Amino acid sequence: MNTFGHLLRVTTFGESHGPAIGCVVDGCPPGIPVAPEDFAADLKRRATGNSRHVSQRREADEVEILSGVYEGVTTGTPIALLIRNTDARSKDYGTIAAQFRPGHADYTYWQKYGIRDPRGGGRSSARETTMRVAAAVIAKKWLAQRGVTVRACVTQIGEVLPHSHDWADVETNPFFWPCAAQVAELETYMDALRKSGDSVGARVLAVADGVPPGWGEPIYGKLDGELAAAMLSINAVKGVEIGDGFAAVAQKGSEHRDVMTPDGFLSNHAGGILGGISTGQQIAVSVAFKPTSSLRLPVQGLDVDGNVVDIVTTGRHDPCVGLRAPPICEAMLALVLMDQALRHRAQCGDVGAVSPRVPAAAPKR
Ligand code: EPS
Repeated sequence: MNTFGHLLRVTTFGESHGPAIGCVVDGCPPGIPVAPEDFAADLKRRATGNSRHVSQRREADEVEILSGVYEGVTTGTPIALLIRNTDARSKDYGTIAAQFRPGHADYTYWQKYGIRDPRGGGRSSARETTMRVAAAVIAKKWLAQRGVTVRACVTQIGEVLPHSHDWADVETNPFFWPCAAQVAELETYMDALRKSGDSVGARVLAVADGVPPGWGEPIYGKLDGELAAAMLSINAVKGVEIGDGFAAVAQKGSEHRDVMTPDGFLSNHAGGILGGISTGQQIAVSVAFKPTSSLRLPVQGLDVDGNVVDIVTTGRHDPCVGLRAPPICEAMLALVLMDQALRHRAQCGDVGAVSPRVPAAAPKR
């Protein structure tokens, strides 16, 4: 499937080295102001070529709005967005077209379909995430009208952890890193990694503030379940934690429970979700990205005829895909939240205010 969402449905299409990539956003309410230039900032944040630490492919990532917007606002009809690929260099993929990179989707696409577009990874390329970010620009606008904001940062690169956490630092460095004092150290780390030809994993934290209590379906379609599925649909994601996530295993119940007072919650171990439904606290999702599998370090593997071959990947690859992932995680968080908000409005829009309402005063990440 290339579609996700329920009331807000996003379909993406296109391959990394095809003529274009695109998406259709269906179910979007009318009246949201949208212009082609609105997409530029987030697409730039996610793009290749922003620093020497990421893929050097240069794409303009200019959005064409093909439908669903009239006189600058959404009309309620399907919104089709298109971005033309302008810097594909398919010759890099000549040799590995008939080989399987260990750790890459090359092999499973081949087993599933019996055919694959090897150029730039085809459909399995992280290029596809561009359209998620584009679609989410619209979702972020709709959420902002309701006081909901999303943001994300990198909270681990390989073994390196932040010494401190300041959201103000995140957009000031090429690593989306929340501790500016470590940026020089990270530059050195990434330079050495790139020179070695190897890659490394990363962790991304995405949070949403201003989400009211009540969003999310209680059994199937839990807010946390849909967030996990959405994050796991991003290329290279291998793990998702909500709130304390796997750390909850070692906690006592008396420690994990988030105590409520008239002044607000005293903690947020739950990551803002209880029983699949938002509590009104900050939603916190942590996402694990594996190390990139496209490496110039030679490795023995198989070709499509089953022969043992030496595999070397050339091309313009990211030594750490997680470094470009915060805008993508934000996008998936925003799209899931908007979908859940629309579902909540559809079913429970007539439910009035109930008491008590606990202020979201808990510690934030
Ligand atoms: C990618 C490989 C590289 C990246 C690409 C993701 O593509 P190419 O080999 O064609 O340069 O540049 O990322 C993007 C193009 C993008 O916009 O994110 C991969 O194998 O996933």
